[in-house]
Amino acid sequence: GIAPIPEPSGLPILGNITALDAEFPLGSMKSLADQFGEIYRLRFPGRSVVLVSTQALVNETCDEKRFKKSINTALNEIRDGVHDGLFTAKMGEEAWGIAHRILMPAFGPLSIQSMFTDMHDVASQLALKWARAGPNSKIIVTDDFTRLALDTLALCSMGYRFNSYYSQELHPFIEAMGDFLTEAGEKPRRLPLPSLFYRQKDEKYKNDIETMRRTAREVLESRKSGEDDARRDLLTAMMKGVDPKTGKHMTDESIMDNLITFLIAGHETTSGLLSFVFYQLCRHPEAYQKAQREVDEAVGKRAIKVEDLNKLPYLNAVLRETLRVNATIPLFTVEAFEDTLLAGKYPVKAGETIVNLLAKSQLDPKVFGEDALEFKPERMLDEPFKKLNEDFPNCWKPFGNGMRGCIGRPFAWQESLLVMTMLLQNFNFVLEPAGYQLGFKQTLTIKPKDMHMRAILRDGLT
Ligand code: MNH
Repeated sequence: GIAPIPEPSGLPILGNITALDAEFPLGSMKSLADQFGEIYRLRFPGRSVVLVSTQALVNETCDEKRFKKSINTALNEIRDGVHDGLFTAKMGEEAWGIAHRILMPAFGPLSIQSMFTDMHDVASQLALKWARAGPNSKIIVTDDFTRLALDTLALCSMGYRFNSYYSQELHPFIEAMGDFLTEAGEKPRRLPLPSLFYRQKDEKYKNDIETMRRTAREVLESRKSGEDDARRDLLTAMMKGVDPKTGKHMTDESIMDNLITFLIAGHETTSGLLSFVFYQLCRHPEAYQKAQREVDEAVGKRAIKVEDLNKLPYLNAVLRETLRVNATIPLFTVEAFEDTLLAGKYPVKAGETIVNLLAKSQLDPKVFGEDALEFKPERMLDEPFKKLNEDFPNCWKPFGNGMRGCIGRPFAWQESLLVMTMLLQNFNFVLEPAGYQLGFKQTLTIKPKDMHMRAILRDGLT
């Protein structure tokens, strides 16, 4: 039979707008799932969304024959800055296909391995900064990992140095991107007042977009003029690549869209992941010791080489388990091609946004057992991880799904493994204060709020 989708009661016109905490909407979505169960609907002015919270339902919506990526709210606003770039393209837009086919090989394993030297360069800057700060200084963890992620992306993708560790003020591009993303996130939640009310914000928004695009254009023009001609990076791939299907090149606009997209999609996700990794390790001393021992045995005191990263099964498990418990993109959205029934009974209309709530589905007790909420890297070692994915497909989706899944995954993985290895090799970390209570800061992504650590050198810096 047909089952109605539960809906929390709402206000006339405004619907469930007030059901979501403005600072931390994810928290509200999770508690509503605790109250209303595996599926529920929220109504907002002009639209509604259906949220699903179990592996079974997420697995169903991962069927790309029935569902496609849905571009709405923040993603739709971000299109003002990066148009049909990979992250924000709508299904069927031609530029997505051309960029996807040209860039897939550039994000392949060999190409990512060739970025190791540049990744190592930026990671060393971080280690040096923390070593010099000394054991008593309070590290603002997410800020320094954000500098790391941004500098690494810009260096590896286009040979550009933000040098964030060498300046008090952030590079104008970074400043502009941060403000642009904040505004893009707030716009859809604003009261629909006449544009006059938002003139200053709109003006700044336009200027921030112009600042980002100017930087991207300068990098592109300088590469065209022959500077850095020997570099082989993502920018080269985009400038020289030919789409095997259409024979077309990427346009300059599409190249700029995607240069900016890499920074947007890649910096907070990676910096949030590394922050949660160190939070979880500090909270779980046994896991911490296993991880450090693995690094000591695989690498010891010498400089890290790219091959070393293949010898770290426990660190891989720590990364996977962190992304299970603290997915930095805690949800992704799809919509059905046709009116359909979820689980054979919940009716959903074509085009209605379906939210895959990873922050719940990745804690599904049917999949992960009674201790699903706990941080246990052992369950994510290669063998058990493989079995989990066989028995419960799509139970772990921190990188999204199918053709619209994360293209930067191998990049983020190599960078995260390298940084974890280097930091565990050189330092011991403690939370500051030791009793730090985990809180969350939500923007486009989730990060630990006000998290500080101290970094105590084990020996000299390697
Ligand atoms: Mn990434 C898409 C998570 C690192 C570039 N990324 C996605 C999606 C998720 C995601 C989830 C799918 C979003 C959706 O369905 O709407 N990404 C991550 C995580 C990390 C990450 C958790 C780090 C950890 N991503 C990176 C990095 C880059 C990058 C690093 C760039 C180098 N991601 C992308 C791009 C897309 C994407 C580009 C869009 C791919 C497409 O739709 O074609």
